[in-house]
Amino acid sequence: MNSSIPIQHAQVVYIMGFAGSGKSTLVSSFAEYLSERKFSVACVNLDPGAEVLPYKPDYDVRSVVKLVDVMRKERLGPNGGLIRAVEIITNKITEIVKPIQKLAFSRDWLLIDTTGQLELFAFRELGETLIRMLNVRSIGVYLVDASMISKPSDIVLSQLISLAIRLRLGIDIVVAINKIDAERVNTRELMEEFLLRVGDFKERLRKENLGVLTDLTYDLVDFLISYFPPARIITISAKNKTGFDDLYSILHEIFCVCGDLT
Ligand SMILES: Nc1nc2c(ncn2[C@@H]2O[C@H](COP(=O)(O)OP(=O)(O)OP(=O)(O)O)[C@@H](O)[C@H]2O)c(=O)[nH]1
Ligand SMILES: [Mg+2]
Repeated sequence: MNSSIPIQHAQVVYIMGFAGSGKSTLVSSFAEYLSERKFSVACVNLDPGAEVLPYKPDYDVRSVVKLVDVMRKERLGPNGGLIRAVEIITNKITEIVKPIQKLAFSRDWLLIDTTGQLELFAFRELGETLIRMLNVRSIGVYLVDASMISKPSDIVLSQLISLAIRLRLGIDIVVAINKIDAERVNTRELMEEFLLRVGDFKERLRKENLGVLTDLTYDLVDFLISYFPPARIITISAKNKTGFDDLYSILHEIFCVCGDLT
């Protein structure tokens, strides 16, 4: 199966999110989903701290730097070690970009698994530098663990973070609320309300009565919608491969720049 417009390189997707949000699981299961649809897919691991991965990476940054080695050599703890490992990766970016670029020009899709900690990729130099040097059209998926979404203001805050990532990296961002199979609250219902009945959503938000959090997030709803098409939020289960048709459609539409996403 080929995309409807000719492309010169892979559709590059950076999978980002807070620790444990399901990034590596999504890279593995979405790669399977795409392969089942006859696309050629490459997976890249950019997490120097990864121990066991649920997929076989076509490029693995641990061939350049491993967190355990940095911790041992520089006598650092896990967080300091990760910051240092990411600095080393950034300093060696030319060496790292070459094999990734080669993959980008030989496959239909390139899925990039980013560092365990979101900020190391999105808010330090690494993400911005890699995206600039790779120089191909890319999209970010911001994965949010459904257990972090229990009330309307949580959705607004997730949108705000995704907007910050988008501004920081200069690429389109799709928000995917993951682990929907394990949700304990009405995450999906809240999402649907935000997408389809924003008036009701705002009313529910107003009733949260959490002081400045409620006031601020209430005021932010219209602002966020004007900057960020709400249709770019979906619910998925990386574990059970649900919501992947929606994820695929949104990514495909953004790559084609042909859909009305609002
Ligand atoms: N129930 C459920 N669990 C999931 C889902 N996706 C991932 N997980 C679980 O969440 C945990 C973390 O998943 P990972 O894929 O390692 O998450 P990660 O974001 O790569 O983690 P770090 O790289 O350590 O930040 C694992 O136990 C996964 O099995 C999902 O859709 N549903
Ligand atoms: Mg991971």
